[in-house]
Amino acid sequence: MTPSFVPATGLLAALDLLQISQSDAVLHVRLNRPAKRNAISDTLIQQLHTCFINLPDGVKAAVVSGEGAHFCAGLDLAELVERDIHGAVLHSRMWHAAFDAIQFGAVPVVAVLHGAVVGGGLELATSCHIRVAEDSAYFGLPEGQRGIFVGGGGSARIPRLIGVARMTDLMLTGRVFDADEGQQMGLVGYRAADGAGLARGIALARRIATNAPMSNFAVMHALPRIADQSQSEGLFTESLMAAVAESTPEAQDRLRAFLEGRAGKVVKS
Ligand code: 1HE
Repeated sequence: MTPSFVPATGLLAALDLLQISQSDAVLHVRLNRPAKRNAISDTLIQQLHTCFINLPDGVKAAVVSGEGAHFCAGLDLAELVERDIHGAVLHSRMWHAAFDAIQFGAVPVVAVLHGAVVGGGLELATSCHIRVAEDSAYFGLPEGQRGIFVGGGGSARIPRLIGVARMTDLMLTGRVFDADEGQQMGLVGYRAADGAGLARGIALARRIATNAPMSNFAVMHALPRIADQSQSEGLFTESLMAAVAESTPEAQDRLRAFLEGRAGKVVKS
């Protein structure tokens, strides 16, 4: 448990493959299956879904990390062998629902990455909004070697971050990118030394939690959709979203605070 974080209560406390704690407006969700390198079983994906559709009142940002030496080893391969075609398509849709609850949920989510971030682990990381990678982090898509394909939203989300060509390379050749390469290609937004990623991720989440909720909503929900639209449709959507955001009482208060010299200026970090 990170200092000042207190364990979640109620429904979230019952999710035994996650360790969930809260400090003010920030929720920390730690994958807690280290003996299996946080491999995502059916139970774990369901628990992630349950968590992100049942965020406690007052939570305005979340951090996802992994217990043990790796962030996440991807799909629990022990369960894969049990599934028929119909079960497989439903299984993939279950992952989509869980990761949509993260990407298009109520609050921005920061992923703190270390060790293996592979297969479904990379799909989880790319459903989050901001990624912090420690030195030890590395990224791969071993699905090609396992005789399968991505099924947790990777084909839709990963090319949007690193391009189709790099994802093709990861899948066809088994290539692995390290944390620096991940940063160069835009997969990773922030780098941290080993052991320092969580503090960085929490600091970012605390900062994000101070934004107006409607601004965060617009970034999470409007921005990726506008990117998928034509320029004409995107500009129209942007105007609607901008009008909604700036009409909220909170926006009016914040704009007045700046004009009256009560709000921070933009400074070089
Ligand atoms: C697992 C899994 C797993 C570990 N499913 N059990 N993912 C992969 O192809 C990655 C497979 N895993 C690995 O390459 C390595 O385990 C790691 C590099 C992640 C970590 O290595 P290491 O040396 O620290 O651990 P380990 O000794 O390999 O594994 C420890 C235990 O975790 C061991 O079980 P044990 O009972 O023998 O102790 C492993 O079997 C188990 N384990 N990874 C099941 N993935 C929605 S589609 C998504 C498709 C995918 O994600 S495909 C990619 C799957």
